[in-house]
Amino acid sequence: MGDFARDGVHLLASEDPDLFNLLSLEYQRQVNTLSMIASSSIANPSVLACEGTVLTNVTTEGYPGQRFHGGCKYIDEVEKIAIERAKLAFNARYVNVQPHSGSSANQIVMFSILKPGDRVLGLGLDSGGHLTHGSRASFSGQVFESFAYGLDASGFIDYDNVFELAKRHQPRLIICGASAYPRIIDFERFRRIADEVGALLLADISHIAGLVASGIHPSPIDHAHFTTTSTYKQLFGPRGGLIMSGRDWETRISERSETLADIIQRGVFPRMQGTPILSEIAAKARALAMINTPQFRLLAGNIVTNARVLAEELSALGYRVLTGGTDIHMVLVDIGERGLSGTIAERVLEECGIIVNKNKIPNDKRGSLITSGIRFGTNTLALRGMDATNMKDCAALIDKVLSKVEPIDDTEYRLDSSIVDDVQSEVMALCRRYPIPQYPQWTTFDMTNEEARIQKMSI
Ligand code: DSN
Repeated sequence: MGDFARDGVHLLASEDPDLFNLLSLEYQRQVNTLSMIASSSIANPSVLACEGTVLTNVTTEGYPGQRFHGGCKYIDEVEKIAIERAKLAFNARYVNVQPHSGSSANQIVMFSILKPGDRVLGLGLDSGGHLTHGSRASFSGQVFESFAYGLDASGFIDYDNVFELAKRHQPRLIICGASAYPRIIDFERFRRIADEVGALLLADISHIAGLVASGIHPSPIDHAHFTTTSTYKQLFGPRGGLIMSGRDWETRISERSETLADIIQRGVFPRMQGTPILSEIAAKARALAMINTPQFRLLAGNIVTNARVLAEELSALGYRVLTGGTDIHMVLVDIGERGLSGTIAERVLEECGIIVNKNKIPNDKRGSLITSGIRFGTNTLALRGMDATNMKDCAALIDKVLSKVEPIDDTEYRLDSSIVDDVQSEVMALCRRYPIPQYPQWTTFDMTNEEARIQKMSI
């Protein structure tokens, strides 16, 4: 199998040099820049290896033991292992590993339990919610009647507002979880609110899945009826999604005879998806194997420590950090208050080798392609081995750029080339000191019986 993968790389290089060159350049870009995109991570090479295997050649539909095609002897085992590892990582009673992404996972849950026009209540996009949580720009706000809860004056989720809106609008589904919210989410309180109004609760933990699995952030698994996550962010896995349930997996909702787990099984296939991406399922299994290790817990702790230090440093340098800090991996900064747009901050930092993304902030006067905020995250830098001291260096580099850039308008800027050169060379020095990939110590996870069994099969 190793030869097969190696041959593939050689064939790509010799037969499609244009494409090979682009992939090589992208690899170099990742190696030589500091990725502070909050949703980014670096997949272990063994995760990437799973994505590049012969599993891509398998077409089937259905679930292990209930397929619609032959030839599933081994991929059934792969999918079962992925399910078992996800259950173990999240203490889940039910897991579906087939969703193609976190957004697909949300879509599947919503189309499985709601009818068009049903009401949903989610965190507003400008307050840090995700497109799939009821935004008018997505199916979630077009097919369903959506209402948005928001933040209090300090930028924290306003749970009283959630309760008020839930009582007023009687949503069928409440969605909690966020894309740009730096604080702990009180899943237990969300469930109390959902129960008060007879709603179902969906927790989307895509951004904080690693912290949840490590016990650093409280888990929604037994509070929400459904928990969804993407697998590429803080699980350091492939692009893909999971749908999970805890104690409610066998709950039945009034007008349906099936359990919630059965509803989701049918929702994924045949209602919303066809052939699962089996190479991605193998890659999910591989990434999930690393979750229950001391190394992963250490990494998750470092991710949060780094983010806290970054928030403190940026505050000390005079930046307005939303909510005054962070509990997770994410730091949100109001850059409009410094006379800059998010677009300028994103572009000028990228020119210097620091990759971030613009983000709308509450009451933002700029649109979503310009914004007044930037979002930082520490997943990738912590994985590269950077610590609190390095975060101080990163904050200083960010400030060196943002305090000197001269905006011309909301998209164009000037920055002295000597500053660009200085910061680029400091970024390169950090990248050389903390190269990617940094994974050798991760090979020591405890094998479950399932893993031992599949190893003996030597597929
Ligand atoms: N791409 C994710 C993020 O940046 O938060 C949202 O799906």
